[in-house]
Amino acid sequence: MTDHKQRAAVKLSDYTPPAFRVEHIDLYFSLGEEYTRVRSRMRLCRAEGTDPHTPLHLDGEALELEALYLDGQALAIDDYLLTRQGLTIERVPDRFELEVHTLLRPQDNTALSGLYRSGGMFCTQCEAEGFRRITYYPDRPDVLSRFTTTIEADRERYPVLLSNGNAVDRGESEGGRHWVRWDDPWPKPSYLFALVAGDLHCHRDRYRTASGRDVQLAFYVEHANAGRTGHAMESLKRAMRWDEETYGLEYDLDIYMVVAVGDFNMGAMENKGLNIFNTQYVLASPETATDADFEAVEAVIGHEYFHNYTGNRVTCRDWFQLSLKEGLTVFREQQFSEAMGSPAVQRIQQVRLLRSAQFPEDASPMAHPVRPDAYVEINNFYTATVYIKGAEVIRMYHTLLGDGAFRNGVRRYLERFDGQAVTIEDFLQTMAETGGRDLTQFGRWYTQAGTPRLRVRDAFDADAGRYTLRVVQECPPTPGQPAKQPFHIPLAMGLVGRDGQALPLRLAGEPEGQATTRVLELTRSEQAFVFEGLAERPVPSLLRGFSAPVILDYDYSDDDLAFLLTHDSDAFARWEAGQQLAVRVILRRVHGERREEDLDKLRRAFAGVLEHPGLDASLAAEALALPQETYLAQQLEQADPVAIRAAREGVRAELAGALAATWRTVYSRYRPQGPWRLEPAAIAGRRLANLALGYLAATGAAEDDERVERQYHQADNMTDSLAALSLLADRDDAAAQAALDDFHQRWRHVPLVLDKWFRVQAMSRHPGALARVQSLLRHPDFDLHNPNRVRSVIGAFAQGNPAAFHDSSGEGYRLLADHILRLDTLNPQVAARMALPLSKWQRYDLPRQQIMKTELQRIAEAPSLSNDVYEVVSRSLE
Ligand code: 0A1
Ligand code: ZN
Repeated sequence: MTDHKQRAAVKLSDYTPPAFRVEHIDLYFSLGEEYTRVRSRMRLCRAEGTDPHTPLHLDGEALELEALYLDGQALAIDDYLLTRQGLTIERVPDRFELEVHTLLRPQDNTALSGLYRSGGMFCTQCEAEGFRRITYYPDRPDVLSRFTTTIEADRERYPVLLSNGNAVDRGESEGGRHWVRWDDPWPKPSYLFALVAGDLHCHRDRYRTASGRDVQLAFYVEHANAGRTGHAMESLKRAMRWDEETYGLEYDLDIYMVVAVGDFNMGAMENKGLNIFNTQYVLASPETATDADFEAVEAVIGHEYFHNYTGNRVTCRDWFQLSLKEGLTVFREQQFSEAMGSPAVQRIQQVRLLRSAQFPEDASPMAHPVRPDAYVEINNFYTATVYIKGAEVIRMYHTLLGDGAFRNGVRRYLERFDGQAVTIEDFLQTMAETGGRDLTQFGRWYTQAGTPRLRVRDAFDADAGRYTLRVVQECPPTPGQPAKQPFHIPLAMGLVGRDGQALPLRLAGEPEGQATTRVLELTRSEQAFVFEGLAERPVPSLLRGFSAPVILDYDYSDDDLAFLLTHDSDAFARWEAGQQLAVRVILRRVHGERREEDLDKLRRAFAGVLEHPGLDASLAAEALALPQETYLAQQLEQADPVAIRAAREGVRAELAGALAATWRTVYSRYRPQGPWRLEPAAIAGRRLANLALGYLAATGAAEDDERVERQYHQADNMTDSLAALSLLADRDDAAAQAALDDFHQRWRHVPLVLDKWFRVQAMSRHPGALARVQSLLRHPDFDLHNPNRVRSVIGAFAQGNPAAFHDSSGEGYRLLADHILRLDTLNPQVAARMALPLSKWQRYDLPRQQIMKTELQRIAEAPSLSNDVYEVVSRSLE
């Protein structure tokens, strides 16, 4: 039996405010190779209105308690109760000082939560519940305290000692040791605590704020990575400027530090004044990072910086409110990326990600609302739903309120709740007030899971010049939510005339207007909108800019789609039309339907994009990329990933052949001339040229194979080198093997680049990919302890190579399950994430479903499974 209910779930409805406040905490760390001692001195007081008999409970996990003093008195073993979850002191005064001594072994901490070692350094990760692995504490986000932290360590090995806030004192101690004291003036929850100690290179710079204060910026990396932080530094300055200009928010400490670590469970962490980053999102140089890596660094640097207000100054009352900080911060990050680059390309990429990562989650047994209402392990809820659907929800406020009211609302929210731990309702209420709107129904986006589907039908009355759009909204059942109430959905749309011109949008009863895009507000299960004054039947352009996270269903003809691809004034809608056309053609192949005219339609549509006079190379690259396999799979009741791969690759090969001359021209025309540069035109050129190269690799012509090899060997940057290498990894000839060997030889000492070598092979479209993954997992450079390496082999394979992972033998599933079980003993958080592809079993054909469930069952039955993995597999099997 698999019953996650056996393991205690935390419920939103059980929330009670903290019984004790921590006015101040003074921490002292003595770091050592065998063990680390932590002394915590806290000033605690009973919260107003709390029963004077309420015992004090402190969370604690995997700790050795060495001593405990209450107001200076040592407590004896029967003065308190110690369990696996923490420590309870039955009777305490209303105000008191508590001193706790704990002993840790960070070098054995493979879970990478709490205090651990990465390479030669010590570092921490406290979100969500890692602080309790450092000391006993009320480890919940609604307990905010003033922290001072002293770190003492060997001076030679750990010359750099960092924590939150400002360094206020330092000194030498016995035995070649030294210490530094840090003081953070801003009260914060324990999840924002951080500590770093190591022998680190520091890249310093300065930033002058809008009000003229100087802020020191410091990026710390291992010495081997010196010289690769320039892009991150510039990105940080751009983010600081952008937040001042857009939201009027200025940084609030004198120093901002970022440390890059090679072993990290997630992308990065917004600890107050001391961000800790996965090296992947800090380090970037042209030889080692792709254009996409450069962009990701800028985005994540922005994301963590923006958390300083949305998350740190105003934080979450409890972890159910996670999207309060994450949805809002992802949205702010998206706005920043849009401002730094092309908004249309950014939007397309956001939607691609939403559809490939969030929609499948929303359709799986793991589906949960943006504000979940129960969890066994909170780490399992750092999900695509909470983050990116959460950001879509914030974007809808923006659409409904307009930019000005939206910004004012965010500012008012930050002022009103500064220094507090609040809820999603607090945010919604402030936005509703500022925008002068009733957002009660809008609140359902937080409580109802599932992706709504809009079915749109239309009718044209030529005599009356009247065009009617009828919209039905539905949302499928999700676990625990059989029936849904209608959502409040902003539907941005326009109407396009037969000559390609945008038509005016006048609803019945309205005066003449100029708008050619407008936002219809859906609030009922079924609604009709009647447009007047139309001389001809228009083609509707629906869900412009992807104005809501929904699935749109309107019966376009192939010709309508081709027409919108050329004429729609909304860049997102143009892209979408092209994608839908490609989806249809590929799916017909999946169903064994081969229409001669299909290829011709796509060929003409693609040629049209390339011949467009105002060609934007980066938009063209998006439009000419075939829809992802995961997205294609979602269009089918039950998917056969092998058939999808075959159909998609078939279409690619035919498009390659039919347009071979064009691809060759595009390739030579858009390959940037001269040395590598990080500027929009050069980036767009590389994208389009590499897309063309991708098609050319499928022509089967020797000259094209050689082109790929030549690019690999001649590239002066990682974008071009990796683009060629990933095409070579789809082959298994001698030239391909030589390139893979060369890459390994060249980069085996640079972990982030070696990750790429693993990744391209794990994602290879070659039929032998599964066998190759098996041998990669035995490769001496593979390491189950390092999350980046795990993600680049196991994650890339199970999420990024559906045809191989879903091999009908079931070998892919078995291999995944075996590794999840091994990983669970080291790092449950990452193990649980790796299990997610199995949770989507319902989407596949019956024989595959069977094997997937068998593997889930096998995991579920393993002894001493972590809560993390247990929750994922048991929910998947419910
Ligand atoms: N708050 C971080 C993400 C993060 C979450 C959990 C972590 O460890 C379990 C680490 C980082 C962000 O949104 O960037
Ligand atoms: Zn975040």
